Amino acid sequence: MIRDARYEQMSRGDLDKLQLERLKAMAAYVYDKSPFYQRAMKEKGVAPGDIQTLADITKLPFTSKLDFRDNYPFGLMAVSMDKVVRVHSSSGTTGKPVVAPYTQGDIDTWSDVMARTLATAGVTENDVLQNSYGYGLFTGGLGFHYGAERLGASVIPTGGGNTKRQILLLQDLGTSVITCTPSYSLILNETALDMGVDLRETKLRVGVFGAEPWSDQMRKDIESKMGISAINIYGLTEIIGPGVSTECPYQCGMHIAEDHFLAEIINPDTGKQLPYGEIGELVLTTLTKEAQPVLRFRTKDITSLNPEPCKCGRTHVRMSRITGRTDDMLVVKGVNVFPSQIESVLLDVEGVEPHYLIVVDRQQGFKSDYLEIWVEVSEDIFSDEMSKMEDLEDRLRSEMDSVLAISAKIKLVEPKTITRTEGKAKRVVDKSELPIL
Ligand code: DLL
Repeated sequence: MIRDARYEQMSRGDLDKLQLERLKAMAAYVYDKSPFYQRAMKEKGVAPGDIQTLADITKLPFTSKLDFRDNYPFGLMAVSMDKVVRVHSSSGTTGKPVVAPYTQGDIDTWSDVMARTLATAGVTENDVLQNSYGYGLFTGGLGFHYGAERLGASVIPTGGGNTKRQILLLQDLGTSVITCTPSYSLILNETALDMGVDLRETKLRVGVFGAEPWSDQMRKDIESKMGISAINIYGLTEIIGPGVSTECPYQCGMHIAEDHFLAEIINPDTGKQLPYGEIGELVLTTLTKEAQPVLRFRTKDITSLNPEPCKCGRTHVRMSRITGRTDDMLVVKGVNVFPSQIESVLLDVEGVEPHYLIVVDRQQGFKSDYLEIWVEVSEDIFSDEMSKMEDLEDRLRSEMDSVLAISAKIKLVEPKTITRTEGKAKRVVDKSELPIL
């Protein structure tokens, strides 16, 4: 169902007009209200009046994660604290967290965007939606919660964890939509099977999964194991949380809510804008945010944009699945490789389970000659003769070599030995952090 047809089906010309109008207003707003942006714009020699066309966006300064850190907690804010009704935050791996304040207007916009997102994924008011994203500072829990309520679905706010009880509720309350990280969906399925429950025989029909990279192979695996349509959703704390973009049931790229977020693709090395279709770093500008609007945020996420209207009738540009982040690329003996490429190759091989660890030697930095991949194998293979394990190991090694041109040490491990996480999975570890198996 198209919930906001007026916006979601706008012609490119009307969308451009709307975006330009909002971009001009946003440039004037941050210049006036956010000392951080006034300074940044002055340093770049640009005033709000210089924004006359959409192409003029390149005159505006970029914002990076470092800007959030350096101005922690509220240095980018454009309103006074009495207008803020909620604050979220992302943990980050190092240093200070990123803090995201919201006005009541922002919460309303976010709820609308998330309701639209869920409708795009195929969720309706008749659905029972079990929300297993973490509640709290993380934007996943409350973002989905408010959006699903606004859509009129029946929300079961389980949050992450307590997996056995989740399976029980899922059966008893007739859950038809599950929302969580893709890696947690695998844990749910594994736990269900341990309890003798086949999720394919429940009312579950859709999963809305995001917050971490996952491959198309992983999608296929989840869809066949759980008997659902697995929809990809993207978002980030700095911009709003989940809801920046999502797939429709055609699963051919994530529709960006272009009436709220202006997307660009740049060459991460030069900062120059790239045309539609080319792969590069996603840069996002908020067009309607009040508390903490952001100009040209460098997401570090690698993707490309497709402006062709979709079969579903929506016109907003679609971004392709995130293939990696500029900061998670590994360089193995001179060959660049993203963890998600490794996942794609692994999961194409029969007998491999979607649980793996990529072991690097951080002492050598990301440019490492050392790469080891730990992979769980299926029960069948594990309990079969040794030669099957050896064959699988050889096959994986040669696939890594022929598809990705990397040489990696493959270590097959027993089913269910790699640590499961309830939120975002950690796939790349340093050899010093290795669990003892
Ligand atoms: O992960 C927001 C979110 C919650 C999105 C629930 C979707 C569902 P952060 O914790 O700030 O926000 O992390 C944002 O996660 O820059 C990407 O690198 C990654 N990410 C998010 N969605 C996807 C996805 C939330 N669908 C960072 N595919 C982003 C790949 C994703 N990576």
